[in-house]
Amino acid sequence: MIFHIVTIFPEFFRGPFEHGVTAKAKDAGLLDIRIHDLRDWTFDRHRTVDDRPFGGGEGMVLKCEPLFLAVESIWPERKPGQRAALMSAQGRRFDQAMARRFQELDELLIVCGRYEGVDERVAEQLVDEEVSIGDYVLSGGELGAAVIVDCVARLLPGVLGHPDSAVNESFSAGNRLDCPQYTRPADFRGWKVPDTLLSGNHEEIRKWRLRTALEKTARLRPDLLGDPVRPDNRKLDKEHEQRVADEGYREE
Ligand code: 9D3
Repeated sequence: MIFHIVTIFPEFFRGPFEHGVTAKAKDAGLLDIRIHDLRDWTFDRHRTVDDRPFGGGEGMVLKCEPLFLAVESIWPERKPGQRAALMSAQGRRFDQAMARRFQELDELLIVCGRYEGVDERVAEQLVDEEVSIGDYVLSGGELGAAVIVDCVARLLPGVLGHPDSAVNESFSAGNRLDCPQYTRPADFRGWKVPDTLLSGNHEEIRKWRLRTALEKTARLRPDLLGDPVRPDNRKLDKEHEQRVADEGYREE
């Protein structure tokens, strides 16, 4: 599979893909990651990629022209197995199901947003979809692009050591969290590994793993079990609101 990443920070991607699963997949020829510097498609003295927003307001917006030229020169014509995504805070949230869909592609092109945003015509006319990695504010799309490459790369056939480890977890992902895991020593500073795991009774171990996975999911991610609200977060949000009221605290 080929990933194209269009960015104003090509150096950002020197590190993240040179380790672990993505490095192995690249070496094995299963994966090719091509980083494209957006400024290669600017032709003025200052290599301008951004401009002030129409209608006024803070910050700068990524311009259409370099982004359209970049994608149109990477793909002079579009083939069926190619898809382009814009990383943006306004996108649909990336999840394991989206990763599995991307894994079917021959090529995924990821445009990294920056500044206060990207000219909306990029989302409307240039890319196939707009993708966010979660409900928090980043300063650009580069970390999101790295997240997507890592997540999709490890699903590619032949990348993981055990052929069915990706299948097993894709079954549980989205339904519940993994069960707790332990390794030696069986007693660390008096904190003991649950007896069941040391018992050798595989039926008891299976039941223990299912029960603790469900307990942990109910405690940390009740939303996965059908509860739309995360009670702990609600409490944290209340506390935050109280701080705002008390001290006029503001984000950013
Ligand atoms: C604080 C600025 N926001 C309101 C005016 C809008 C905004 C603009 C640009 C918020 C974030 C960004 C930069 N973020 C991304 O490009 C981004 C992102 C993210 O912020 N969160 C989660 N996923 C992604 S993917 C790209």
